[in-house]
Amino acid sequence: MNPKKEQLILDLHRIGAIKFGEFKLKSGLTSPFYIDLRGVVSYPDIMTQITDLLLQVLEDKSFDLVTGIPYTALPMAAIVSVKRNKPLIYMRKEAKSYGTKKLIEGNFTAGQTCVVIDDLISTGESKFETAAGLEAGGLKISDIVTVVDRSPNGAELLRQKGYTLTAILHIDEILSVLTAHQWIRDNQRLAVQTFIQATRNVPVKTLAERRQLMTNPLSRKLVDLMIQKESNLILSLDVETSDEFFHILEQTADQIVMVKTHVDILQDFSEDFVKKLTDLCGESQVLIFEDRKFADIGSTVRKQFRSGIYKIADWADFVTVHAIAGEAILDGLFGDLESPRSGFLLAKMSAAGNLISENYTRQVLEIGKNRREVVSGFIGFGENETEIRKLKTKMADDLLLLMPGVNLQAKGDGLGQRYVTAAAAVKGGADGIIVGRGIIQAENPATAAKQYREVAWQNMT
Ligand code: S5P
Repeated sequence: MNPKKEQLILDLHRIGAIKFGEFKLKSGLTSPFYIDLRGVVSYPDIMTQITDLLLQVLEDKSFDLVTGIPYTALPMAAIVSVKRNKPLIYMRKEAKSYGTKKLIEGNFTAGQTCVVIDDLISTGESKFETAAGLEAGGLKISDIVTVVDRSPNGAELLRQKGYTLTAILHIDEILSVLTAHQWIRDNQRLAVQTFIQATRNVPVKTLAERRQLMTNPLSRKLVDLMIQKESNLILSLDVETSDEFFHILEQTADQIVMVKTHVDILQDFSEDFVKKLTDLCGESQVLIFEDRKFADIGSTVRKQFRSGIYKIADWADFVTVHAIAGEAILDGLFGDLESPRSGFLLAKMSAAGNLISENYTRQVLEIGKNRREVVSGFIGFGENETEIRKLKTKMADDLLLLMPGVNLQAKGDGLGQRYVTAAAAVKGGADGIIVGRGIIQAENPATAAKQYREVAWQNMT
């Protein structure tokens, strides 16, 4: 062990910042140990040790700003800010009721990256709150650094939410140093370890468990098909003739749970096309998803959905919807419909340089959560597993995340499309992957579909 860390553990124990015994926690549980770093501000030598170690951890990380979660970590972050010459900002506990009503104090600009410093991690709750608040202000958070990690799976909890946690000291290290110095007894150490394991957080729910929470009938139907076909592959069939369309769909239908159409791309759209599509999808258990991306006022989208040449509402189980015009678009689309239909709201897009902000995404997620009867989930995107995870953790368990921009080979298409691999998409939390050109432009679409299905399904929890 790093001698500086060992010294810090001994000093924290000496000043009573780490205690063993019986302590009643806020949760009502009785803990065999207690860590309280609030008082270390009164020990300049210990503050120096802590901030030196924080600076060491942050040495290779690049960031624009530093924040500390009040109160305990704020003075630590202030020292790091000065020594590293990076501006400090901080979140107020409550917005001021007078003056500027600001939640974040300090100077920053949207898009800057901020490191979050805190004293402890146990459940991760305060970290998520701070990170969400800063992100709502337009900042990017990736790294969170704490002095002590007293949880069994703090790093994992944060990783699941898309953040990287580095702790200077882990509770296991504290226990082994104090045991080696005979400052605690074996039975005390055992009691602490047992307590930590027992308070471990509940693991992530499986798709089948989440199915039980779903009230939207079409979401349930989609998840049932996924489980039955062992597939979460959605084929994006953007071709220009119905011959080509059905040629590919027939070969791939076994591998997919849903076919995503852009009917306005077809040169020979007709009622026959609809008949053939619904027959084939019915036989092969494939749902139909028209990627119309409705975006207008309620009364207009109602007509666009139900009338015109395409009469989408007659045949598409799902459609995509932009929430830019507000929640009323959902009433326009789905109010007074004969057959059950459901929407996926665009929460994030794969197109490079798109104008969707964190704040917009947050509000789209909120609309979806409030309108589950007609919203099955979201279209989202992230450039890597961590980014996707960040989006996923903001979503309720009964809503689905579908991800386009998936391709095993391509990195882009020269027209702004961004791609990630199927494995990264699913590991990040995508419940369904949307693949177009990766399959339809493959030499053998059937083989390619099988390959995408297998990679994606293997990575599902
Ligand atoms: O953000 C998005 C949303 C969608 S629905 N990015 C997308 O690419 N899509 C759609 O997914 C897009 O319209 C296209 O139909 C499909 C991606 O196709 P691919 O060929 O790039 O895989």
